[in-house]
Amino acid sequence: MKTTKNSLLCNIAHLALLLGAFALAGCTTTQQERVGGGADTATTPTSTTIVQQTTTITVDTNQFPPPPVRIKAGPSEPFVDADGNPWLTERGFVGGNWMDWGEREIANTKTPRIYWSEIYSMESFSYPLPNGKYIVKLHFCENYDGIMGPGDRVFSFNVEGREFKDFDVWVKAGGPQKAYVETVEVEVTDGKLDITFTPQVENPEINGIEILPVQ
Ligand SMILES: [Ca+2]
Repeated sequence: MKTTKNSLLCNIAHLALLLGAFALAGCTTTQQERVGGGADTATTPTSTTIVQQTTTITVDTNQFPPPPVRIKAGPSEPFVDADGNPWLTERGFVGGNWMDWGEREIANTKTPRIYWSEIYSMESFSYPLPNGKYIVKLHFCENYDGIMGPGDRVFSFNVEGREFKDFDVWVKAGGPQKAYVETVEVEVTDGKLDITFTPQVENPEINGIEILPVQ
């Protein structure tokens, strides 16, 4: 009996050890599966998307600081206008060429420097910014001596859906070397201000752009 009981106890102990071993093996397997799942989660597209968004925001902040911003078109150093507002060097245009007219008298402005250079024959302008309402001020001045009067330079432009057809800088400003500012209120809903230019007679030109949030 004693031997039989010991033998039975021994068998039970064996069985317990085996069950324990199976249990451990099960635990190990489960843990490995979780580790594997965790690794898969870490490489899901969601993480990649977040990284891409962060990268985009960093680039935008460096090149395109948030409004209010004032951008000089054409060759220029950064400067401060007569009202104490800083102007950035050119950015955001697609296509076009530069012209530097040098220092000269410009009527109808406290800051002639805005009109001493230009970009012309550009296709478009784009500036990333938070959605919302903005006042956009477009600065024009006719400096080219090849433009002799009304009708010599005519173009159209579209500011975030608002169309300006048959625009003639000479007519709007009242002659050459006179500043004219077109003020447009727009609502941006796609994360960027978009302006397109379409030539009709000669090339479109522009001297500066202000983007001001509506208070
Ligand atoms: Ca837009």
